[in-house]
Amino acid sequence: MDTDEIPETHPRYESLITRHRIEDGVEKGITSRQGLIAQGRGEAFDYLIGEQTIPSADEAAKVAAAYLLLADNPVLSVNGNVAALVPGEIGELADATGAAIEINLFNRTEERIERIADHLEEHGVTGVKGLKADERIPGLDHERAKVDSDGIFTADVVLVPLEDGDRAEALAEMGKTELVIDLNPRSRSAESATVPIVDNIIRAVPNITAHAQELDGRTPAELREYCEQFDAEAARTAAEKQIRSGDLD
Ligand code: PTJ
Repeated sequence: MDTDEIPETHPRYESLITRHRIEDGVEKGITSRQGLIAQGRGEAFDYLIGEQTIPSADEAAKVAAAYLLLADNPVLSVNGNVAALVPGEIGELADATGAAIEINLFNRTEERIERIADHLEEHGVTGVKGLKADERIPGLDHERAKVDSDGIFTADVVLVPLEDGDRAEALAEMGKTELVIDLNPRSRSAESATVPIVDNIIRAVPNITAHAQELDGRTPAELREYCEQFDAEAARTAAEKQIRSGDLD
């Protein structure tokens, strides 16, 4: 079935659309085959969370928006899953916050980087970073350490969705404020985040954009105050509680 053949009234509409996007991503050489497994894991958590943005995730999305608006050099990191699932939406978030977009892959090949850059361009996103890869994240082996010197390497705030734990931890070690989108509240990425957003990326990215648009115009002092009152551990605990009490209807 093609994406446009799925009726919006289908009870699992969002999930089916997501699967199609990931499948297309693999066919186009954008998403890695491991990305399919990662998506399956995410879906299981999403199912238990009720396929909805829970209040603690909404609050985290708003705080993430505040951090992005306050940042000097914010960067949105894009991997093969992110590019397949939210290519246009990530561009809208960059526009709303003034953030740069950098392709940063776990399974890095030049061919995949170029395909992802082309795919993003087809969705109106230009000027992406990650092609130069002239710096390295300290403490990480080989390909996945490669970043741009004027991108992730020097960023003060980085959004890292659907991230592998090692790299998320290494970025946190570099002292970066890390905003993580991950449906597993106890993944190493979520645990190392300044702001863990436990939500499906399909919902989370447009939600951060909406919050950024609504917060635009607030003073830096107001935004800072908002960031400082956020309790990351409380957000992880609230999500874990929701998942553990989720039913299997
Ligand atoms: O494109 P590459 O080469 O950089 O590879 C990307 C993957 C995703 C394969 C790589 O980063 C990886 O293996 O990630 P992990 O370790 O499987 O972690 C992915 C995390 O994202 C898991 O905790 C999943 O539960 C979560 N996740 C998966 N799909 C979604 C999600 N979280 C939010 N929204 C989703 N749609």
